[in-house]
Amino acid sequence: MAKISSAKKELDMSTLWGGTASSADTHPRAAWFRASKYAMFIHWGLYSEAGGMWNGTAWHGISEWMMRRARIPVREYETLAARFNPTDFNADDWARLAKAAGMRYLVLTSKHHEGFAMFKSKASPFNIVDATPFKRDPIAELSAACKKHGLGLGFYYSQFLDWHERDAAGNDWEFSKEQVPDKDFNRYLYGKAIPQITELLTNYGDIALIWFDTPGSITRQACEELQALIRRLQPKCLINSRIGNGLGDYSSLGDQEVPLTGPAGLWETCDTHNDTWAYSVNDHHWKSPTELLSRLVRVVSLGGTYLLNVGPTGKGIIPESSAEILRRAGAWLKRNGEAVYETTRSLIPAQAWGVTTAKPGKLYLHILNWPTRGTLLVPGIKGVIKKASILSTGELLAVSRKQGVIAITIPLLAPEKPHTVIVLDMPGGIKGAASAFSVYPDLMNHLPAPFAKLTDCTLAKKAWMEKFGDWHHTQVVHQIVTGSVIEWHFNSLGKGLFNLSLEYDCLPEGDASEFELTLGANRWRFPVFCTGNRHANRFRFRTECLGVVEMAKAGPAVLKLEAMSINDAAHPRPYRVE
Ligand code: H79
Repeated sequence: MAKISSAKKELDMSTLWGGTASSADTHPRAAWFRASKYAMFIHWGLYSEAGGMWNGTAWHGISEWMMRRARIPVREYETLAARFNPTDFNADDWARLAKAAGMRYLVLTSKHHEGFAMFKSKASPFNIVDATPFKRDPIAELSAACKKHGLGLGFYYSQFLDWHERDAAGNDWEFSKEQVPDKDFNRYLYGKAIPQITELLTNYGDIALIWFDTPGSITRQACEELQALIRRLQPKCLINSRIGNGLGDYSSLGDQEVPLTGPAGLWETCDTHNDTWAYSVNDHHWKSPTELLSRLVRVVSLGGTYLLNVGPTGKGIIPESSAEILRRAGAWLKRNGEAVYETTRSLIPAQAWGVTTAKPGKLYLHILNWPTRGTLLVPGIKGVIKKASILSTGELLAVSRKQGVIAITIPLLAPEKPHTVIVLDMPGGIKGAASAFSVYPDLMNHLPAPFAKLTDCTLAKKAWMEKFGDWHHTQVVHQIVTGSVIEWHFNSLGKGLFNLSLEYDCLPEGDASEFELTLGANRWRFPVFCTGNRHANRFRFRTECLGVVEMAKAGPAVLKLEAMSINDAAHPRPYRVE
């Protein structure tokens, strides 16, 4: 339900990832991007050979950051190149997997923060052709395979951080300003980054997009120069917002950020299949086909594109568990892709049963949680329904409408797995009401923070890492003081008993703060408890059952939480059980 939080110093996420894009939302150059919806991100480099292990130590979290975390000297790290020999790499296999997964383009790390180029480069000998026994150029092979299979190809390029170069940013263990007093970022920018980006945009045919990362303190002028270079070499190539300074064509949200509400303009969520981008021998935490498809359609229903990462091994193999899950999700897309590709964002907020996508004259209902009483209720949609059917089987469904809410008679069991799509044919046009924020009988409902009306408290975005670099994102009600009020105004689609629980984070000094809950005739007070000491700005959310409420009738309702007494550092009131 609610996420209530108080937290101390945190990283500024927009500085870290470069903020949003100027947005080419309606630009014809972006049409293919707007239609594609699902793509494969690939993190592959020398770190893949190490797999998150260095001299017997496991570096949990994002394994492409191991060089920095273990402060590995450049000369020592280069020994990875001497043994990097991905003889099992087959560009055609990767392209066929992306196709089978239902993905429309690939984005490959051409050079990550480690500074190693995965292509033949005249600008630096630290590249896969010149520095490894492999000697092949995988980017040339991938570009041919993508062409053959009708996939777009884009390149990730770390423009700011390059731990291999004395003049670039990021290597503070060998190349700090103290260690290298004549350090000159421009020498790196014009000596390596710009020449390599030029090579990438010259030697491999049409490039769909350039994916920059962590722009850091790179100047506006340098960003403009990069943008001009890309426009000159490949006018159709898109640029993500992590070029910095608002110069991108579309916004990349924070790493692994599946948002609750859709940003304006053209945007993408970049996500990864486990908790690292590059291969790690220790990470087998794969998202299931159900989770992947749910994240995909949630993003698409909010108008975004889902860029999902895989991490091939140092031998060049995409781990089979990961590949098999992608293929299973892809099999669903073969049957249900009409409800994903080329769709536009939802006209109503997410419902307890799932989300919607749309095309002219068609509304797609993605039923992520199947209602068990034989009826699906859809609030807030106006327009004549000619036909309702199950997308993958064509089975026709009976539809009626009561007080503006569509009721569809559905089978008792979901006919499709992982989730069923119901399509409404509405050739006369579809209108949605943004106010269709609803609570549904007999399903789990979420009342997220962005949908609350707040008095004397604020809505805040929070991001934190569990393992190193595996970002978690949420939105919370923040800066709660005594007297703050949080209200959810919603439309109840049925009467009944609801089990209410609250998800919150509470610092030790806030322990035993007291709230009052009101919903119709229900009213009582409850304390919240410290959710534990935390380290490194991690949040410790806890879900607490508050009790059972009765909603006596369907219709508009308000759930209100009022802060009766908030304990803080200035007014601690440690809770004592005596
Ligand atoms: O390529 C993947 C990651 O390696 C990359 N983006 C995805 C797509 C990425 N690079 N940086 N980050 C993600 C953010 C990492 C930030 C931090 Fe830190 C590392 C925060 C804490 C440790 C920056 C460096 C702030 C303090 C030190």
